[in-house]
Amino acid sequence: MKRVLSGVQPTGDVTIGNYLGAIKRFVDFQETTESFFTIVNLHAWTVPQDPAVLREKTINLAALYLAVGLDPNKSTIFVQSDVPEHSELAWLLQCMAYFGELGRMTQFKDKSDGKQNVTVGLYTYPVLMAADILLYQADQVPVGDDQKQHLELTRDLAERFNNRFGEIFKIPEPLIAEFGARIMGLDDPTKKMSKSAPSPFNRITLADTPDEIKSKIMKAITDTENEIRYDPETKPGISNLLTIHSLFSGESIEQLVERFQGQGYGTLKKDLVEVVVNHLQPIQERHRELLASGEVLNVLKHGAERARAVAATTLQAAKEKMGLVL
Ligand code: AQP
Repeated sequence: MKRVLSGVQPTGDVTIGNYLGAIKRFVDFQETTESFFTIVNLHAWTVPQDPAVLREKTINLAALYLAVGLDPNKSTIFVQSDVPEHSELAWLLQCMAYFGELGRMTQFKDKSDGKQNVTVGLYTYPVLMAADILLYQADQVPVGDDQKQHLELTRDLAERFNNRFGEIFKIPEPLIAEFGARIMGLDDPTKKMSKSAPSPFNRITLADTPDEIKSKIMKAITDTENEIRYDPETKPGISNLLTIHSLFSGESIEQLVERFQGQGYGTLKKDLVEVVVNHLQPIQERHRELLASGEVLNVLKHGAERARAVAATTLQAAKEKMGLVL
């Protein structure tokens, strides 16, 4: 059985971009693969955090994993900082990674652009991500399109290590959906939707109320034409709305374009509001129940035990190869 690993940072309220590009797909993978899903809270510290908020967001995200349908009997669900092997392997891999290749990471360039006091952690975080994946000998990593470059780095580091020390790490494949791997910002459909984009009108989060969802979709930037057509190059706003609709409703882009033919953008937007609200409401209800039940910490404790057993074996093998076990 193939092994899958993926994770999400508890850096804000999860967006429908995170959901459609990653989390929603996790639920399918747990049926057919041996799955590990983590909450990468160490990654969160690449930018400043309030410790109490970070703790709350971490538990919140774990509850969301369960609310969307991840089952702890089928998947190993754990928090990154509960498995110290991640940090230890990250150090070993940092000693294999080149300064230049990390400097080429576009996410680092974007997140550090114009900022003072950029941390070393922001620079080296793709190596920690490589450790997250390689520790579990993952075959496949379902991610959104923005993580493609980091996955390539992970593969390079694994190959570099294996070439030097022998076959220790499996070389993982990124699993990037052909459609919907990059949901764009509602306020600027030329940039990806993101938890940390400055304007709340950039994103719909899984915590948004029906009124918030309505107001964000109705205000979404489109174009000055009035033709509903899928063309991400020249009509990024409408194409993004059609993509979101299709992923939530299951209707193909062709069906949607035909159904909304000759109608205004407002009609499409109103329909989309209904589709998104109807999809998110049961998840939000289950999320509230899970948070109230106190079940989440238990799931995470057991998940961390299972994850550690796998991670410790890989780390030990890597350390032996590097002359670090006496
Ligand atoms: N806009 C997006 N469309 C599709 N997939 C996306 N992902 C993120 N944004 C989109 C995917 O969501 C998963 C979890 O992402 P992450 O939490 O590890 O961090 P990120 O990729 O940096 O996502 P954000 O939302 O932009 O977070 P912040 O603002 O904190 O940096 C990944 O699989 C990612 O590809």
